[in-house]
Amino acid sequence: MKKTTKFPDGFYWGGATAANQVEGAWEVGGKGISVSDVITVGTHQNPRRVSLDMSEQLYYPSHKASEHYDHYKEDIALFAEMGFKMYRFSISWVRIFPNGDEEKPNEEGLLFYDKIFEELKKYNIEPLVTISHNELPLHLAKKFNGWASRKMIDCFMKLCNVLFERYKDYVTYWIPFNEINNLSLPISGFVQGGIIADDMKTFGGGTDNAQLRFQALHHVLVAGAKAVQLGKSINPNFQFGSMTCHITLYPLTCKPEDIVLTQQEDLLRNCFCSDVQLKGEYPYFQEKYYQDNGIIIDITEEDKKLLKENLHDFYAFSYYMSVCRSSDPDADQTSGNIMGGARNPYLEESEWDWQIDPVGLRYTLNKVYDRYRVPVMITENGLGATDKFENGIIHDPYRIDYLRTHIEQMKEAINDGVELIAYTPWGCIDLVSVSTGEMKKRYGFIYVDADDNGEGTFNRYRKDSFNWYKKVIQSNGEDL
Ligand code: BGP
Repeated sequence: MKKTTKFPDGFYWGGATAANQVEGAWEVGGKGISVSDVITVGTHQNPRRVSLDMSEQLYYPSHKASEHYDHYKEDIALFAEMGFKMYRFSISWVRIFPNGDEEKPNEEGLLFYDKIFEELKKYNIEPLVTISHNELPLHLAKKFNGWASRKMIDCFMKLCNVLFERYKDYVTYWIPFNEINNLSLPISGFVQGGIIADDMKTFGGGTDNAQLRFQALHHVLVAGAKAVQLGKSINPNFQFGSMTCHITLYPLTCKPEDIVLTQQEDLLRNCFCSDVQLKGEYPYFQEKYYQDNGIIIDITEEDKKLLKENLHDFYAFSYYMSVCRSSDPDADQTSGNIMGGARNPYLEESEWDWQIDPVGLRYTLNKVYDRYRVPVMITENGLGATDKFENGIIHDPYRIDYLRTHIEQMKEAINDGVELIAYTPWGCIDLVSVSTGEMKKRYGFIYVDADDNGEGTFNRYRKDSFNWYKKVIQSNGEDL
């Protein structure tokens, strides 16, 4: 009879946020302007766009976000009440280096994060720190066209040096870049790389320049390897995570052409960056892609050596959905979600057309563990939904269902032999959505009373899922 494995002792249950989506206080404490501050609010139908005209009042709610900057104490206390063992958050680059090219860091920005680390320590919550989560100083985007320039590497290293030295006794787990592989997609040149295209009409969807984007991605990969090198010289116990936005892909049918198309896309989209960061060199399929598309990347011998010698230690990924691919253009691209692909007739969708696929999580966990054989963390997962708020009460059974079914499949994967060590569901407290800029697409266990105009009391409320997750953590994943 099949034995069901339990979650290992010491499993890191927790939650995840990012500075630009949760902190607010966008002009406070000497903070500079980040690329994420100049992306307007959008909707599902009318995507976000970049506006460098700061006089436009188009950015709410992201400039206030969840006002975590002022509420951090209360928020971390609520995480502790749920029993969090780990909290993933990001450090706002522009709080530390407002323009990105100053000599000295902004002490006031560092003091804010000192307080966060102290609070976490108080509750014995392990920090998991993302160094760059969809943001870089706008000044560097303008000055260098973002990561398209190699000069960005030095700016990033200056940030890393400050963080590693200051927080070496607080942090073990670092993720240098959120969803590093998104730069391989045309949708996120500006968001991820700070590349300013002539026409930025939609959410990163202005004129795309693949040559620049992939050169930028190369610089980001080199910066990641350098971060590992520097970090380990400062504290040999540091562990670095390669983080992928894993869009799990299935062939729409068993037609061999569908299968090959899906395989190719999976390699390019999901495997390329983590192959470099965990295996130490560019994979053959990426080199072939560059050849076929006339993309010429400036890679020095020193870059190659750095990538080879400074591997990341663990594999982290975000998992929200799967999509299908079809070699028949009429059947492909019917999913309606931001990641493209075709609808899967066996799956339900979220309000934002993200296909809900818990079993796909087990499949993905096995796939990535087999490929890399390093500890795995699920650093984002969850359901974005509109919640109904009535007299301080929020019933969110849909969110509980989503998380429960995914945790069940995590258990299956552990039973399969996967070394899964952490689960930090996304937006553990309500925050601003990256794809729409709205507040109403909520993921949290904790409700934040703020609307899409950045208005509200900003009071916090426990949703039903809050008490449910608390029970899950208390029972180490047994009581679902
Ligand atoms: C990931 C990002 C997060 C987060 C999440 C949910 O790609 O790393 O920052 O926002 O997606 O996406 P959305 O906010 O669009 O629902």
